[in-house]
Amino acid sequence: MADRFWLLALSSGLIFPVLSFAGMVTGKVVDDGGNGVEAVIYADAANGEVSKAPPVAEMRQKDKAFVPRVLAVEVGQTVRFPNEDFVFHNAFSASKGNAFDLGLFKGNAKYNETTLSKIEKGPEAGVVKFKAPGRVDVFCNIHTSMSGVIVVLPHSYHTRSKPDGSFTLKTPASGAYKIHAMDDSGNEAVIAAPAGAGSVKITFKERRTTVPEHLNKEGKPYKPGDPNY
Ligand SMILES: [Cu+2]
Repeated sequence: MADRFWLLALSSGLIFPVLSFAGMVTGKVVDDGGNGVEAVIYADAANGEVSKAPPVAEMRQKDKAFVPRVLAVEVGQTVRFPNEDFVFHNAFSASKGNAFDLGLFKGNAKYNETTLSKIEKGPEAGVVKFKAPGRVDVFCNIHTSMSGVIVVLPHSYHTRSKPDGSFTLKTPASGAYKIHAMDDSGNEAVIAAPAGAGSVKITFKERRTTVPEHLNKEGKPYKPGDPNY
């Protein structure tokens, strides 16, 4: 009787569709001290489910920083880089497969002349469509202290942890993959995916919070004499 049930279930498709659903992993990202870390979390699967129409993502420039400083997008997804500051910014990357240079652009937010409060947010934005999977290190050619990371993925298995480090990640149904976390300084932590559903902990060991050493878009050191350096 039991055998007959399984045969019936398999042949009628009752079982296979359930097995093909993506999994779900919950967990927490922490530093050495056990404090929660805000990070992007993603599966490193070579392929998988993709979004039908991923929204335009944003990496803003605000108070001479990229906001957010770390972002995960899918291959083919577009990212806007609106400048919300008064000063000029640039955004460029020399990362293989996704190199770009948006030139100089200035925010054009309008202000109430009496109160000086912002009355219309109208920042100019450069736009980049990311074509290759991989890590894209983003910098500003004027301000050496500005850095961001965009992780371009061939699937939609990514999420962002809350300020307390907790997250829920949709994962591939099967196949070997690892779970990565990347924080806003570009630190990366990797764990093996759990065998089944369950809770995981991802720890950033000796977490570096400074901006990584990098060259300008000409491949030369930034000059301390440059305006706004
Ligand atoms: Cu800048």
